[in-house]
Amino acid sequence: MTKHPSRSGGQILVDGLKIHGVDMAFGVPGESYLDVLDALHDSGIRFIVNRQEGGAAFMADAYGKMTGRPGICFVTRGPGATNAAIGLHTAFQDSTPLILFIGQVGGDFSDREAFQEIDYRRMFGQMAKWVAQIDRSERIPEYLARAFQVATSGRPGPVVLALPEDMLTSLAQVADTGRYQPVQAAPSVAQVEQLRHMLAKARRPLVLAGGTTWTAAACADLQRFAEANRLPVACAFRYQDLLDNGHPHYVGDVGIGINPALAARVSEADLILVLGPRLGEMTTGGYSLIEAPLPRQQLVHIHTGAEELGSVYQAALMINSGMPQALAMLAAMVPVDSAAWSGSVAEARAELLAYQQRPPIFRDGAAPLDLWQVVQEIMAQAPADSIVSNGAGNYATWAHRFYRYGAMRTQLAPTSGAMGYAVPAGIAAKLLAPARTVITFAGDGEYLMNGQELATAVQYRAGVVILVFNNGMFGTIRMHQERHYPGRVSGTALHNPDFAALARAYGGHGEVVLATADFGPALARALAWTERERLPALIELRYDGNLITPNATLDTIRRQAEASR
Ligand SMILES: Cc1ncc(C[n+]2csc(CCOP(=O)(O)OP(=O)(O)O)c2C)c(N)n1
Ligand SMILES: [Mg+2]
Repeated sequence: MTKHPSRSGGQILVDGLKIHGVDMAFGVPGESYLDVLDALHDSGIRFIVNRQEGGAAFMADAYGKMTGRPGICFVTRGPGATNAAIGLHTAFQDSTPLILFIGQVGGDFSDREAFQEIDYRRMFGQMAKWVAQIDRSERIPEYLARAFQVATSGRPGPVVLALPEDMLTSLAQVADTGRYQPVQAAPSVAQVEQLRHMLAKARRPLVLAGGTTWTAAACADLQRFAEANRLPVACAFRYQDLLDNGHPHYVGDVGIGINPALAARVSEADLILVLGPRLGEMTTGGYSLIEAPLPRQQLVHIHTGAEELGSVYQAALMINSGMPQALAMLAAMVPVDSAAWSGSVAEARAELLAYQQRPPIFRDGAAPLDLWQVVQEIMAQAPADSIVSNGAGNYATWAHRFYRYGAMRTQLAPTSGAMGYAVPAGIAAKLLAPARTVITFAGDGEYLMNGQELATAVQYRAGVVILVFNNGMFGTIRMHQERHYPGRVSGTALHNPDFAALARAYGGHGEVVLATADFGPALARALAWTERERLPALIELRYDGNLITPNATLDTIRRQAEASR
Protein backbone atom coordinates (compact mmCIF):
# COMPACT_ATOMS: atom_id res chain seq x y z
CA MET A 1 0.00 0.00 0.00
CA THR A 2 1.28 3.48 -0.85
CA LYS A 3 2.20 5.51 2.17
CA HIS A 4 0.79 9.02 2.10
CA PRO A 5 2.15 11.85 4.21
CA SER A 6 0.25 12.77 7.32
CA ARG A 7 -1.77 15.98 6.84
CA SER A 8 -4.32 17.88 8.90
CA GLY A 9 -7.89 18.11 7.65
CA GLY A 10 -7.41 21.79 6.80
CA GLN A 11 -4.32 20.95 4.74
CA ILE A 12 -6.04 18.10 2.89
CA LEU A 13 -8.93 20.45 2.09
CA VAL A 14 -6.73 23.24 0.73
CA ASP A 15 -4.59 20.79 -1.25
CA GLY A 16 -7.83 19.50 -2.74
CA LEU A 17 -9.00 22.99 -3.66
CA LYS A 18 -5.80 23.46 -5.62
CA ILE A 19 -6.32 20.16 -7.45
CA HIS A 20 -9.80 21.34 -8.44
CA GLY A 21 -8.35 24.54 -9.88
CA VAL A 22 -9.29 27.06 -7.19
CA ASP A 23 -7.29 30.26 -7.48
CA MET A 24 -9.42 32.62 -5.40
CA ALA A 25 -11.73 32.27 -2.41
CA PHE A 26 -13.87 34.73 -0.46
CA GLY A 27 -14.82 34.73 3.18
CA VAL A 28 -14.87 36.10 6.69
CA PRO A 29 -12.65 34.29 9.20
CA GLY A 30 -13.81 32.40 12.28
CA GLU A 31 -12.08 30.52 15.05
CA SER A 32 -13.97 27.45 13.84
CA TYR A 33 -11.73 26.95 10.81
CA LEU A 34 -8.29 28.21 11.86
CA ASP A 35 -6.65 25.12 10.39
CA VAL A 36 -8.00 25.98 6.92
CA LEU A 37 -6.81 29.58 7.27
CA ASP A 38 -3.40 28.24 8.22
CA ALA A 39 -3.27 25.95 5.18
CA LEU A 40 -4.35 28.85 2.94
CA HIS A 41 -1.39 30.88 4.24
CA ASP A 42 1.13 29.57 1.73
CA SER A 43 -1.23 27.84 -0.68
CA GLY A 44 -1.08 30.29 -3.56
CA ILE A 45 -4.87 30.59 -3.38
CA ARG A 46 -5.89 34.23 -3.12
CA PHE A 47 -8.12 34.51 -0.07
CA ILE A 48 -10.17 37.71 -0.27
CA VAL A 49 -11.25 38.77 3.21
CA ASN A 50 -14.67 40.37 3.21
CA ARG A 51 -16.40 42.58 5.76
CA GLN A 52 -19.68 40.68 5.91
CA GLU A 53 -20.48 37.13 4.83
CA GLY A 54 -23.32 38.35 2.60
CA GLY A 55 -20.70 40.23 0.59
CA ALA A 56 -18.43 37.17 0.53
CA ALA A 57 -21.16 34.84 -0.70
CA PHE A 58 -22.26 37.32 -3.38
CA MET A 59 -18.65 37.62 -4.54
CA ALA A 60 -18.43 33.83 -4.75
CA ASP A 61 -21.64 33.84 -6.82
CA ALA A 62 -20.21 36.47 -9.17
CA TYR A 63 -17.04 34.38 -9.50
CA GLY A 64 -19.18 31.35 -10.40
CA LYS A 65 -21.16 33.33 -12.97
CA MET A 66 -18.03 34.78 -14.58
CA THR A 67 -15.97 31.59 -14.77
CA GLY A 68 -18.45 28.70 -14.75
CA ARG A 69 -16.28 27.21 -12.00
CA PRO A 70 -17.57 27.02 -8.42
CA GLY A 71 -17.15 30.24 -6.45
CA ILE A 72 -15.57 29.37 -3.10
CA CYS A 73 -16.74 30.94 0.14
CA PHE A 74 -15.55 30.29 3.71
CA VAL A 75 -17.59 31.38 6.73
CA THR A 76 -17.82 30.51 10.38
CA ARG A 77 -20.59 28.70 12.29
CA GLY A 78 -24.15 29.97 13.01
CA PRO A 79 -23.73 33.76 12.65
CA GLY A 80 -21.38 33.51 9.66
CA ALA A 81 -23.54 30.92 7.94
CA THR A 82 -26.74 32.90 8.49
CA ASN A 83 -25.15 36.02 6.99
CA ALA A 84 -24.00 34.02 3.96
CA ALA A 85 -27.46 32.58 3.31
CA ILE A 86 -28.47 35.33 0.86
CA GLY A 87 -25.66 34.37 -1.49
CA LEU A 88 -26.64 30.74 -1.29
CA HIS A 89 -30.25 31.50 -2.14
CA THR A 90 -29.11 33.61 -5.09
CA ALA A 91 -26.78 30.89 -6.36
CA PHE A 92 -29.64 28.41 -6.13
CA GLN A 93 -32.15 30.56 -8.03
CA ASP A 94 -29.49 31.65 -10.53
CA SER A 95 -28.07 28.11 -10.97
CA THR A 96 -24.57 29.36 -10.12
CA PRO A 97 -21.88 26.85 -9.15
CA LEU A 98 -20.74 27.72 -5.63
CA ILE A 99 -19.31 25.87 -2.64
CA LEU A 100 -19.89 27.29 0.82
CA PHE A 101 -17.59 25.91 3.52
CA ILE A 102 -18.75 26.44 7.07
CA GLY A 103 -16.64 25.95 10.19
CA GLN A 104 -18.64 23.67 12.49
CA VAL A 105 -18.70 22.80 16.17
CA GLY A 106 -16.35 19.92 16.95
CA GLY A 107 -17.75 16.39 17.17
CA ASP A 108 -16.97 16.38 20.91
CA PHE A 109 -19.68 19.04 21.48
CA SER A 110 -22.11 18.34 18.65
CA ASP A 111 -25.88 18.09 19.12
CA ARG A 112 -25.80 20.00 22.42
CA GLU A 113 -26.75 23.32 20.81
CA ALA A 114 -23.17 24.18 21.52
CA PHE A 115 -21.86 27.68 20.85
CA GLN A 116 -23.18 28.82 17.42
CA GLU A 117 -24.16 25.28 16.48
CA ILE A 118 -26.64 24.69 13.63
CA ASP A 119 -27.52 21.61 11.62
CA TYR A 120 -26.75 22.93 8.13
CA ARG A 121 -28.51 20.05 6.42
CA ARG A 122 -31.80 21.33 7.81
CA MET A 123 -30.92 25.02 7.54
CA PHE A 124 -29.89 24.98 3.89
CA GLY A 125 -32.00 22.05 2.73
CA GLN A 126 -34.04 24.10 0.25
CA MET A 127 -31.26 26.47 -0.77
CA ALA A 128 -28.54 24.07 -1.87
CA LYS A 129 -28.17 21.16 -4.26
CA TRP A 130 -26.36 19.20 -1.58
CA VAL A 131 -25.49 19.82 2.07
CA ALA A 132 -23.09 17.56 3.94
CA GLN A 133 -20.80 17.51 6.93
CA ILE A 134 -17.37 15.92 6.71
CA ASP A 135 -16.83 14.01 9.94
CA ARG A 136 -13.55 12.24 9.11
CA SER A 137 -10.52 13.99 7.65
CA GLU A 138 -9.55 10.97 5.53
CA ARG A 139 -12.81 11.38 3.61
CA ILE A 140 -12.23 15.04 2.66
CA PRO A 141 -10.97 14.24 -0.88
CA GLU A 142 -14.11 12.22 -1.61
CA TYR A 143 -16.52 14.88 -0.27
CA LEU A 144 -14.65 17.65 -2.03
CA ALA A 145 -14.64 15.93 -5.43
CA ARG A 146 -18.36 15.29 -5.08
CA ALA A 147 -19.03 18.90 -4.09
CA PHE A 148 -17.34 20.13 -7.29
CA GLN A 149 -19.19 17.52 -9.37
CA VAL A 150 -22.59 18.40 -7.93
CA ALA A 151 -22.06 22.19 -8.12
CA THR A 152 -21.20 22.10 -11.83
CA SER A 153 -23.14 19.18 -13.32
CA GLY A 154 -26.68 19.16 -14.68
CA ARG A 155 -28.33 22.32 -13.44
CA PRO A 156 -25.43 23.99 -11.57
CA GLY A 157 -25.95 25.34 -8.09
CA PRO A 158 -24.61 25.75 -4.58
CA VAL A 159 -23.24 23.05 -2.29
CA VAL A 160 -22.61 23.39 1.44
CA LEU A 161 -19.91 21.50 3.33
CA ALA A 162 -19.73 21.80 7.12
CA LEU A 163 -16.29 21.30 8.63
CA PRO A 164 -16.22 20.26 12.30
CA GLU A 165 -13.29 21.91 14.06
CA ASP A 166 -11.80 18.69 15.46
CA MET A 167 -12.02 17.04 12.05
CA LEU A 168 -9.98 19.89 10.54
CA THR A 169 -7.15 19.46 13.05
CA SER A 170 -7.10 15.65 13.00
CA LEU A 171 -4.33 14.04 10.96
CA ALA A 172 -4.90 11.56 8.17
CA GLN A 173 -2.81 9.72 5.62
CA VAL A 174 -4.91 9.77 2.49
CA ALA A 175 -4.53 10.11 -1.29
CA ASP A 176 -5.92 13.13 -3.13
CA THR A 177 -8.44 12.61 -5.90
CA GLY A 178 -8.07 13.86 -9.47
CA ARG A 179 -9.80 16.97 -10.77
CA TYR A 180 -13.58 17.02 -11.12
CA GLN A 181 -15.26 16.76 -14.53
CA PRO A 182 -18.52 18.68 -14.97
CA VAL A 183 -21.11 16.38 -16.53
CA GLN A 184 -23.65 17.68 -19.04
CA ALA A 185 -25.99 15.84 -21.33
CA ALA A 186 -26.22 16.51 -25.07
CA PRO A 187 -29.18 16.39 -27.46
CA SER A 188 -29.64 13.28 -29.53
CA VAL A 189 -29.53 13.54 -33.32
CA ALA A 190 -33.21 12.60 -33.37
CA GLN A 191 -34.07 15.46 -31.02
CA VAL A 192 -32.28 17.99 -33.21
CA GLU A 193 -34.09 16.57 -36.23
CA GLN A 194 -37.41 16.98 -34.44
CA LEU A 195 -36.53 20.55 -33.48
CA ARG A 196 -35.64 21.25 -37.09
CA HIS A 197 -38.90 19.76 -38.26
CA MET A 198 -40.88 21.93 -35.84
CA LEU A 199 -38.94 25.03 -36.85
CA ALA A 200 -39.52 24.32 -40.55
CA LYS A 201 -43.29 24.28 -39.92
CA ALA A 202 -43.33 27.43 -37.79
CA ARG A 203 -44.51 30.85 -38.97
CA ARG A 204 -43.56 33.10 -36.04
CA PRO A 205 -40.63 31.46 -34.26
CA LEU A 206 -38.61 33.18 -31.52
CA VAL A 207 -35.47 32.20 -29.61
CA LEU A 208 -35.47 32.79 -25.86
CA ALA A 209 -31.92 32.30 -24.56
CA GLY A 210 -30.86 32.23 -20.93
CA GLY A 211 -29.68 30.10 -18.04
CA THR A 212 -26.23 28.78 -17.32
CA THR A 213 -23.30 26.69 -18.60
CA TRP A 214 -22.87 29.09 -21.53
CA THR A 215 -19.37 29.58 -22.89
CA ALA A 216 -18.02 32.08 -25.41
CA ALA A 217 -18.11 29.29 -28.02
CA ALA A 218 -21.75 28.50 -27.20
CA CYS A 219 -22.64 32.18 -27.57
CA ALA A 220 -20.89 32.26 -30.96
CA ASP A 221 -22.88 29.15 -31.96
CA LEU A 222 -26.11 30.84 -30.86
CA GLN A 223 -25.29 33.74 -33.15
CA ARG A 224 -24.54 31.38 -36.07
CA PHE A 225 -27.75 29.41 -35.50
CA ALA A 226 -29.83 32.59 -35.35
CA GLU A 227 -28.24 34.06 -38.46
CA ALA A 228 -28.56 30.87 -40.50
CA ASN A 229 -32.27 30.52 -39.68
CA ARG A 230 -33.02 34.26 -39.54
CA LEU A 231 -34.32 33.98 -35.98
CA PRO A 232 -34.97 36.87 -33.62
CA VAL A 233 -33.17 36.27 -30.31
CA ALA A 234 -34.64 37.51 -27.05
CA CYS A 235 -32.81 36.91 -23.78
CA ALA A 236 -34.33 35.86 -20.48
CA PHE A 237 -34.41 38.11 -17.40
CA ARG A 238 -30.82 39.04 -16.45
CA TYR A 239 -29.21 36.85 -19.10
CA GLN A 240 -29.03 39.70 -21.58
CA ASP A 241 -25.38 39.19 -22.46
CA LEU A 242 -25.65 35.88 -24.34
CA LEU A 243 -25.78 37.73 -27.66
CA ASP A 244 -24.03 41.04 -28.27
CA ASN A 245 -26.84 43.57 -27.86
CA GLY A 246 -25.54 45.45 -30.87
CA HIS A 247 -26.12 42.39 -33.08
CA PRO A 248 -29.02 42.78 -35.56
CA HIS A 249 -30.67 39.59 -34.27
CA TYR A 250 -30.81 40.72 -30.62
CA VAL A 251 -34.37 41.93 -29.98
CA GLY A 252 -34.47 42.59 -26.23
CA ASP A 253 -34.91 40.98 -22.84
CA VAL A 254 -37.91 39.16 -21.48
CA GLY A 255 -38.04 40.33 -17.88
CA ILE A 256 -39.26 43.16 -15.66
CA GLY A 257 -40.17 46.22 -17.72
CA ILE A 258 -40.36 44.21 -20.96
CA ASN A 259 -40.90 46.12 -24.19
CA PRO A 260 -44.67 45.73 -24.86
CA ALA A 261 -43.90 45.03 -28.52
CA LEU A 262 -41.61 42.16 -27.49
CA ALA A 263 -44.19 40.89 -25.01
CA ALA A 264 -46.65 40.73 -27.89
CA ARG A 265 -44.12 38.80 -29.98
CA VAL A 266 -43.64 36.28 -27.16
CA SER A 267 -47.41 35.92 -26.75
CA GLU A 268 -48.05 35.57 -30.46
CA ALA A 269 -45.11 33.33 -31.34
CA ASP A 270 -46.15 29.92 -32.60
CA LEU A 271 -42.84 28.33 -31.61
CA ILE A 272 -40.46 29.42 -28.86
CA LEU A 273 -37.03 27.84 -28.76
CA VAL A 274 -36.23 28.12 -25.07
CA LEU A 275 -32.47 27.71 -25.01
CA GLY A 276 -31.30 27.38 -21.43
CA PRO A 277 -33.47 29.36 -19.03
CA ARG A 278 -35.83 28.10 -16.41
CA LEU A 279 -39.13 29.64 -17.32
CA GLY A 280 -39.57 31.53 -14.08
CA GLU A 281 -42.02 34.20 -13.01
CA MET A 282 -39.86 37.09 -14.30
CA THR A 283 -39.24 35.53 -17.71
CA THR A 284 -42.90 34.68 -18.36
CA GLY A 285 -44.56 37.91 -17.18
CA GLY A 286 -45.90 36.06 -14.15
CA TYR A 287 -46.76 32.93 -16.18
CA SER A 288 -49.00 35.00 -18.49
CA LEU A 289 -46.89 35.56 -21.65
CA ILE A 290 -46.21 31.84 -21.54
CA GLU A 291 -49.03 30.14 -19.65
CA ALA A 292 -48.32 27.24 -17.31
CA PRO A 293 -48.54 24.31 -17.54
CA LEU A 294 -49.81 24.23 -21.15
CA PRO A 295 -48.61 27.23 -23.15
CA ARG A 296 -50.43 28.50 -26.24
CA GLN A 297 -47.13 28.53 -28.11
CA GLN A 298 -45.26 25.37 -28.98
CA LEU A 299 -42.18 25.16 -26.80
CA VAL A 300 -38.89 23.46 -27.38
CA HIS A 301 -37.25 23.58 -23.97
CA ILE A 302 -33.56 22.86 -23.70
CA HIS A 303 -32.30 22.86 -20.12
CA THR A 304 -29.25 21.61 -18.26
CA GLY A 305 -31.32 19.91 -15.55
CA ALA A 306 -33.48 16.90 -16.37
CA GLU A 307 -35.59 17.61 -13.27
CA GLU A 308 -36.47 21.09 -14.55
CA LEU A 309 -37.92 19.84 -17.84
CA GLY A 310 -41.63 19.29 -17.60
CA SER A 311 -41.71 20.48 -13.99
CA VAL A 312 -43.73 23.64 -14.72
CA TYR A 313 -44.18 23.75 -18.48
CA GLN A 314 -45.13 20.85 -20.64
CA ALA A 315 -42.99 21.66 -23.66
CA ALA A 316 -43.72 19.94 -26.97
CA LEU A 317 -40.08 18.90 -27.08
CA MET A 318 -37.89 18.65 -23.98
CA ILE A 319 -34.15 18.30 -24.38
CA ASN A 320 -31.76 17.78 -21.50
CA SER A 321 -28.46 19.34 -22.49
CA GLY A 322 -25.65 21.65 -21.52
CA MET A 323 -25.62 24.82 -23.61
CA PRO A 324 -22.28 24.28 -25.41
CA GLN A 325 -23.42 20.79 -26.41
CA ALA A 326 -26.84 21.95 -27.63
CA LEU A 327 -25.68 25.06 -29.43
CA ALA A 328 -22.88 23.24 -31.25
CA MET A 329 -25.51 20.92 -32.74
CA LEU A 330 -27.93 23.73 -33.55
CA ALA A 331 -25.17 25.74 -35.24
CA ALA A 332 -24.31 22.69 -37.34
CA MET A 333 -27.96 22.01 -38.24
CA VAL A 334 -28.92 22.43 -41.90
CA PRO A 335 -30.84 25.73 -41.91
CA VAL A 336 -34.58 25.61 -42.57
CA ASP A 337 -36.42 27.70 -45.14
CA SER A 338 -37.03 30.89 -43.17
CA ALA A 339 -38.98 32.77 -45.85
CA ALA A 340 -42.17 32.73 -43.74
CA TRP A 341 -40.60 34.91 -41.01
CA SER A 342 -37.81 36.59 -42.95
CA GLY A 343 -38.93 40.08 -41.94
CA SER A 344 -39.35 39.40 -38.24
CA VAL A 345 -35.74 40.02 -37.20
CA ALA A 346 -35.64 43.51 -38.67
CA GLU A 347 -39.11 44.34 -37.33
CA ALA A 348 -38.35 43.13 -33.80
CA ARG A 349 -35.00 44.88 -33.86
CA ALA A 350 -36.65 48.14 -34.91
CA GLU A 351 -39.10 47.75 -32.01
CA LEU A 352 -36.17 47.33 -29.62
CA LEU A 353 -34.37 50.39 -30.95
CA ALA A 354 -37.56 52.43 -30.64
CA TYR A 355 -37.94 51.24 -27.03
CA GLN A 356 -34.36 52.31 -26.32
CA GLN A 357 -34.91 55.91 -27.46
CA ARG A 358 -34.85 58.71 -24.90
CA PRO A 359 -38.13 58.40 -22.97
CA PRO A 360 -40.54 61.38 -22.94
CA ILE A 361 -39.93 62.13 -19.23
CA PHE A 362 -36.49 63.43 -20.22
CA ARG A 363 -37.43 65.12 -23.47
CA ASP A 364 -36.28 68.74 -23.93
CA GLY A 365 -34.36 68.75 -20.66
CA ALA A 366 -37.52 68.06 -18.68
CA ALA A 367 -35.42 66.81 -15.73
CA PRO A 368 -32.14 68.27 -14.45
CA LEU A 369 -30.48 64.83 -14.52
CA ASP A 370 -31.32 62.72 -17.56
CA LEU A 371 -30.70 59.08 -16.58
CA TRP A 372 -31.09 57.95 -20.19
CA GLN A 373 -28.25 60.28 -21.14
CA VAL A 374 -26.22 58.84 -18.24
CA VAL A 375 -26.42 55.40 -19.86
CA GLN A 376 -25.55 56.80 -23.31
CA GLU A 377 -22.49 58.45 -21.76
CA ILE A 378 -21.40 55.15 -20.18
CA MET A 379 -21.69 53.41 -23.56
CA ALA A 380 -19.69 56.20 -25.18
CA GLN A 381 -16.85 56.06 -22.64
CA ALA A 382 -16.63 52.45 -21.43
CA PRO A 383 -15.21 49.66 -23.64
CA ALA A 384 -17.67 47.14 -25.14
CA ASP A 385 -16.37 44.34 -22.89
CA SER A 386 -17.10 46.31 -19.72
CA ILE A 387 -18.91 44.41 -16.98
CA VAL A 388 -22.07 45.97 -15.56
CA SER A 389 -23.37 44.75 -12.21
CA ASN A 390 -26.59 45.55 -10.39
CA GLY A 391 -28.86 44.20 -7.67
CA ALA A 392 -32.58 44.84 -7.14
CA GLY A 393 -34.45 48.12 -7.46
CA ASN A 394 -36.01 50.33 -10.11
CA TYR A 395 -32.63 51.90 -10.90
CA ALA A 396 -31.71 48.58 -12.58
CA THR A 397 -34.17 49.43 -15.35
CA TRP A 398 -31.82 52.13 -16.65
CA ALA A 399 -29.22 49.43 -17.28
CA HIS A 400 -31.49 46.62 -18.45
CA ARG A 401 -33.46 48.68 -20.91
CA PHE A 402 -30.97 51.19 -22.26
CA TYR A 403 -27.50 49.71 -21.83
CA ARG A 404 -26.28 47.52 -24.70
CA TYR A 405 -24.48 44.62 -23.10
CA GLY A 406 -21.48 43.32 -24.99
CA ALA A 407 -20.57 39.69 -25.54
CA MET A 408 -20.94 37.18 -22.78
CA ARG A 409 -20.24 37.83 -19.13
CA THR A 410 -20.74 41.53 -19.28
CA GLN A 411 -23.89 41.41 -17.12
CA LEU A 412 -23.76 40.41 -13.46
CA ALA A 413 -27.21 40.60 -11.91
CA PRO A 414 -29.19 38.27 -9.65
CA THR A 415 -32.25 36.61 -11.17
CA SER A 416 -33.16 36.00 -7.52
CA GLY A 417 -33.86 39.73 -7.20
CA ALA A 418 -31.61 40.03 -4.17
CA MET A 419 -30.67 43.52 -3.05
CA GLY A 420 -27.06 43.98 -2.00
CA TYR A 421 -25.58 42.10 -4.97
CA ALA A 422 -24.36 45.02 -7.06
CA VAL A 423 -21.35 46.18 -5.05
CA PRO A 424 -19.75 42.83 -4.09
CA ALA A 425 -20.40 41.38 -7.57
CA GLY A 426 -18.73 44.38 -9.21
CA ILE A 427 -15.71 44.08 -6.93
CA ALA A 428 -15.38 40.33 -7.54
CA ALA A 429 -15.56 40.93 -11.29
CA LYS A 430 -12.77 43.48 -11.09
CA LEU A 431 -10.61 41.15 -9.00
CA LEU A 432 -11.09 38.45 -11.62
CA ALA A 433 -10.65 40.66 -14.66
CA PRO A 434 -8.50 43.62 -13.59
CA ALA A 435 -7.99 44.79 -17.17
CA ARG A 436 -11.71 45.20 -17.81
CA THR A 437 -13.85 48.17 -16.83
CA VAL A 438 -16.50 47.40 -14.22
CA ILE A 439 -19.50 49.68 -13.74
CA THR A 440 -21.81 49.01 -10.80
CA PHE A 441 -25.39 50.31 -10.81
CA ALA A 442 -26.71 50.61 -7.26
CA GLY A 443 -29.76 52.32 -5.76
CA ASP A 444 -29.40 54.23 -2.51
CA GLY A 445 -31.10 51.30 -0.80
CA GLU A 446 -29.05 48.76 -2.71
CA TYR A 447 -25.73 50.44 -2.00
CA LEU A 448 -26.09 50.39 1.77
CA MET A 449 -26.98 46.69 1.86
CA ASN A 450 -23.34 45.80 1.15
CA GLY A 451 -21.56 49.15 0.85
CA GLN A 452 -19.10 48.01 3.51
CA GLU A 453 -17.41 45.93 0.80
CA LEU A 454 -15.94 49.19 -0.49
CA ALA A 455 -13.32 48.51 2.20
CA THR A 456 -12.58 45.19 0.45
CA ALA A 457 -12.26 47.00 -2.89
CA VAL A 458 -9.77 49.43 -1.37
CA GLN A 459 -7.84 46.69 0.45
CA TYR A 460 -7.36 44.65 -2.74
CA ARG A 461 -7.24 47.64 -5.08
CA ALA A 462 -10.28 46.76 -7.14
CA GLY A 463 -10.99 49.86 -9.22
CA VAL A 464 -14.73 49.60 -9.83
CA VAL A 465 -16.87 52.57 -10.84
CA ILE A 466 -20.00 52.65 -8.68
CA LEU A 467 -23.01 54.75 -9.64
CA VAL A 468 -25.38 55.33 -6.74
CA PHE A 469 -28.87 56.18 -7.99
CA ASN A 470 -30.05 58.25 -5.07
CA ASN A 471 -33.79 58.89 -5.13
CA GLY A 472 -34.14 58.96 -1.33
CA MET A 473 -36.33 55.89 -1.18
CA PHE A 474 -36.79 52.18 -1.60
CA GLY A 475 -38.25 53.14 -4.96
CA THR A 476 -39.58 49.81 -6.19
CA ILE A 477 -41.65 49.32 -3.06
CA ARG A 478 -42.82 52.93 -3.13
CA MET A 479 -44.00 52.39 -6.72
CA HIS A 480 -46.03 49.34 -5.67
CA GLN A 481 -47.35 51.32 -2.71
CA GLU A 482 -48.62 54.09 -4.98
CA ARG A 483 -50.33 51.50 -7.18
CA HIS A 484 -52.10 49.70 -4.37
CA TYR A 485 -52.28 52.24 -1.50
CA PRO A 486 -52.00 55.61 -3.31
CA GLY A 487 -50.66 58.51 -1.30
CA ARG A 488 -49.88 56.42 1.77
CA VAL A 489 -46.10 56.31 1.94
CA SER A 490 -45.08 53.79 4.56
CA GLY A 491 -41.65 52.38 5.34
CA THR A 492 -40.08 53.40 2.05
CA ALA A 493 -38.51 56.85 2.64
CA LEU A 494 -34.74 56.99 3.19
CA HIS A 495 -32.53 59.62 4.77
CA ASN A 496 -29.10 58.99 3.30
CA PRO A 497 -25.49 59.72 4.14
CA ASP A 498 -23.26 61.77 1.85
CA PHE A 499 -22.31 58.86 -0.44
CA ALA A 500 -19.39 60.64 -2.11
CA ALA A 501 -17.85 61.61 1.23
CA LEU A 502 -18.39 58.05 2.43
CA ALA A 503 -16.46 56.72 -0.58
CA ARG A 504 -13.63 59.12 0.13
CA ALA A 505 -13.56 58.03 3.76
CA TYR A 506 -12.91 54.48 2.57
CA GLY A 507 -10.04 55.68 0.40
CA GLY A 508 -11.90 55.87 -2.90
CA HIS A 509 -12.87 58.73 -5.19
CA GLY A 510 -16.30 60.30 -4.69
CA GLU A 511 -18.40 62.91 -6.49
CA VAL A 512 -22.00 64.03 -6.67
CA VAL A 513 -23.73 64.72 -9.97
CA LEU A 514 -26.94 66.76 -10.10
CA ALA A 515 -27.08 67.84 -13.75
CA THR A 516 -26.85 65.94 -17.04
CA ALA A 517 -23.94 67.94 -18.43
CA ASP A 518 -21.80 67.13 -15.39
CA PHE A 519 -22.03 63.37 -15.70
CA GLY A 520 -19.73 62.85 -18.71
CA PRO A 521 -16.75 64.66 -17.16
CA ALA A 522 -17.42 62.99 -13.78
CA LEU A 523 -17.41 59.56 -15.42
CA ALA A 524 -14.20 60.36 -17.27
CA ARG A 525 -12.56 61.35 -13.97
CA ALA A 526 -13.86 58.19 -12.27
CA LEU A 527 -12.60 55.93 -15.07
CA ALA A 528 -9.21 57.64 -15.05
CA TRP A 529 -8.98 57.34 -11.26
CA THR A 530 -9.83 53.63 -11.20
CA GLU A 531 -7.26 53.02 -13.94
CA ARG A 532 -4.53 55.11 -12.35
CA GLU A 533 -5.01 54.32 -8.65
CA ARG A 534 -6.63 50.88 -8.97
CA LEU A 535 -9.09 52.05 -6.34
CA PRO A 536 -12.88 52.37 -6.46
CA ALA A 537 -14.70 55.51 -7.55
CA LEU A 538 -18.26 56.41 -6.64
CA ILE A 539 -20.57 58.84 -8.40
CA GLU A 540 -23.75 59.71 -6.57
CA LEU A 541 -26.54 60.58 -8.99
CA ARG A 542 -28.98 62.70 -7.04
CA TYR A 543 -32.33 63.04 -8.79
CA ASP A 544 -36.02 63.62 -8.29
CA GLY A 545 -37.59 60.48 -6.86
CA ASN A 546 -40.74 61.17 -8.84
CA LEU A 547 -38.88 59.75 -11.88
CA ILE A 548 -39.54 56.17 -10.89
CA THR A 549 -39.53 54.40 -14.29
CA PRO A 550 -38.83 55.46 -17.88
CA ASN A 551 -42.59 55.28 -18.55
CA ALA A 552 -44.27 56.72 -15.48
CA THR A 553 -43.75 59.08 -12.57
CA LEU A 554 -44.92 58.37 -9.05
CA ASP A 555 -47.47 61.18 -9.49
CA THR A 556 -49.01 59.58 -12.57
CA ILE A 557 -49.11 56.18 -10.91
CA ARG A 558 -50.82 57.65 -7.83
CA ARG A 559 -53.36 59.59 -9.91
CA GLN A 560 -54.20 56.51 -11.97
CA ALA A 561 -54.62 54.41 -8.83
CA GLU A 562 -56.86 57.05 -7.22
CA ALA A 563 -58.95 57.40 -10.37
CA SER A 564 -59.57 53.66 -10.56
CA ARG A 565 -60.77 53.41 -6.93
C1 LIG B 1 -32.44 41.68 0.29
C2 LIG B 1 -33.71 42.30 -0.21
N1 LIG B 1 -34.50 42.98 0.65
C3 LIG B 1 -35.62 43.56 0.20
C4 LIG B 1 -36.00 43.45 -1.10
C5 LIG B 1 -37.30 44.10 -1.59
N2 LIG B 1 -36.96 45.22 -2.47
C6 LIG B 1 -36.90 45.09 -3.81
S1 LIG B 1 -36.45 46.49 -4.58
C7 LIG B 1 -36.37 47.33 -3.13
C8 LIG B 1 -36.00 48.78 -3.11
C9 LIG B 1 -34.70 49.09 -3.78
O1 LIG B 1 -34.32 50.40 -3.43
P1 LIG B 1 -33.13 51.13 -4.14
O2 LIG B 1 -31.92 50.29 -4.16
O3 LIG B 1 -32.98 52.47 -3.52
O4 LIG B 1 -33.60 51.25 -5.65
P2 LIG B 1 -34.82 52.12 -6.26
O5 LIG B 1 -35.96 51.16 -6.45
O6 LIG B 1 -35.12 53.23 -5.33
O7 LIG B 1 -34.29 52.60 -7.57
C10 LIG B 1 -36.68 46.50 -2.05
C11 LIG B 1 -36.69 46.95 -0.65
C12 LIG B 1 -35.17 42.69 -1.95
N3 LIG B 1 -35.47 42.49 -3.23
N4 LIG B 1 -34.02 42.15 -1.48
MG1 LIG C 1 -33.72 54.27 -4.15
